[in-house]
Amino acid sequence: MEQKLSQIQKDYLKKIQSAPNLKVLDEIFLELFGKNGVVNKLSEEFPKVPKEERPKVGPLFNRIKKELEAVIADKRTAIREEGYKKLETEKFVLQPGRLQAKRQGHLHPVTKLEQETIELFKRLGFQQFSAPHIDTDEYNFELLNIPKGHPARDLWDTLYIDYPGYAPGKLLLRTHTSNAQVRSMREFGTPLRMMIIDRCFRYENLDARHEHTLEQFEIVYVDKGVSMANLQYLSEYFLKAVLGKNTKVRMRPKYYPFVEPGAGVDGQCLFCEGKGCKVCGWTGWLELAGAGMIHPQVLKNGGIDPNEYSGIAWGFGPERMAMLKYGIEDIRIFKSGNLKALNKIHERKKPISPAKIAEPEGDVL
Ligand code: FA5
Repeated sequence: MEQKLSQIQKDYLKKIQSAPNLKVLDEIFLELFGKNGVVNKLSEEFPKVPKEERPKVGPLFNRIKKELEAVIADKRTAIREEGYKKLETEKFVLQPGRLQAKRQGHLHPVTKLEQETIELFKRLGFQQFSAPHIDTDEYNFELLNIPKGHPARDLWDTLYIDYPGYAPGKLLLRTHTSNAQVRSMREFGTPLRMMIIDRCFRYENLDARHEHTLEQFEIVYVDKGVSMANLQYLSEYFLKAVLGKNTKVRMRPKYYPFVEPGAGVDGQCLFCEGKGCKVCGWTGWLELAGAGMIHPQVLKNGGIDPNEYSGIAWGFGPERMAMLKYGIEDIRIFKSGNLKALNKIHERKKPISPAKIAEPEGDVL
C-alpha cells in the first residue's frame, strides 16, 4: 500500500505540473478525486491493509491526498495568471460585429383586434369609457337586475375581495364590462353612445373557448327610437368588418337579466364551416356576443326615463373573435406567453379594413 501511494504521488505530481490548460487540469482532478477516482478506489482497499501497517498508511494517505489537492489548486492559479498576462500583452484585432436582423416586437393579436374595433366604432360616434376591474356588487350585479340569489350569479361567479370599509361580498373582480352600463348612463345621460373594451374575470371551467381572465368589448347606445334593428345592423357591420364580407351571422333569443328582449350573436364557425367541431362545441356556430334592448329598470337605475328613451347593449369577446379571425383552435394560446405561437399568429396579419366595408349610409343609428 505504501508503495502504491508513493507511485500515485510521483505520477500525478508530474501530470499536474505538465497540465497545459484548465481543461486538462480538471480532467486530472476528476481522475484523482472523482466518484470512481484513484483516491476513492484506494480507500476501498484499506480494510485489506494488515493491522500493524494501518497507523502508518492512514496518515500517509491523508498527507498525499492533501498535497495533491494543494498542488492542483496552485497549478490552477498559475494557469489563470499566465492567461491574464497573455491577455495584457497580446494584441487583438476587433472584427466588426455581424449584422443581425433586428428583432422587432409587435402588438398582441388581440390588442390589435381591439384597437381596430375601437376605430370602427369611433366612426359611428361611440366614445370610449372605462370602468373598474375591481367593482362593487351593485354595478356588476344589483343594478343590472341580478339581485342576491339570482341564478345568473352562478354563471358569472367570480372572486370576492375583503377590503376595509366594504362588507364581505361587496367587492369583486368584475365578470363583464356590463358594469359600465349604469355608470356611463349616470355620467353622461342621454343621448349616449358608449364603448368599453377591457378585461374581465370569471370562476370558469377552462376549455378551448373559456378563459378565467377574458377580454370583453361592449357598447351602450341610448336614444329616442333605438330598436333591435340597430342591434342587427351593428352586429353585421362589425362582424363582417372583422371576419369578412361573407361571414354568416345569426341572432337568437337569449336571456340576460339586464336586457329585454335578449339575444345571442353567433358567427358561423370557420373551422368546420358550420358542420360542427370541437371548437364550436359541435354546434356549427361560435357564440361571440350577448346583446339586447336595455331593460327599462336598468335605464331607470341609470337615471334615464324608459318612456322617453330606449337603448341597446351589446358585449362580445375579442378573444373569441380573434380565434375565428386567425384560425386559433384554443383560446388559451392568447395568454399563454408562448411567443412562438403569437408570432405565427401575427404573421398571418389580417387587419380589419374598414375601408373595404360599406360606409354606413347617413346616420344609421
Ligand atoms: C355577458 O358577459 C354579458 N355582459 C354580455 C351582454 C352585454 C349581454 C350587453 C347583453 C347586453 P356572456 O357571459 O355571454 O355575457 O359573455 C359575452 C361574450 O364574452 C361571449 O359571447 C363570449 O364571446 C365572451 N366570453 C364569455 N365568457 C368567456 C370566457 N370564459 N372566455 C372567453 N370569452 C368569453
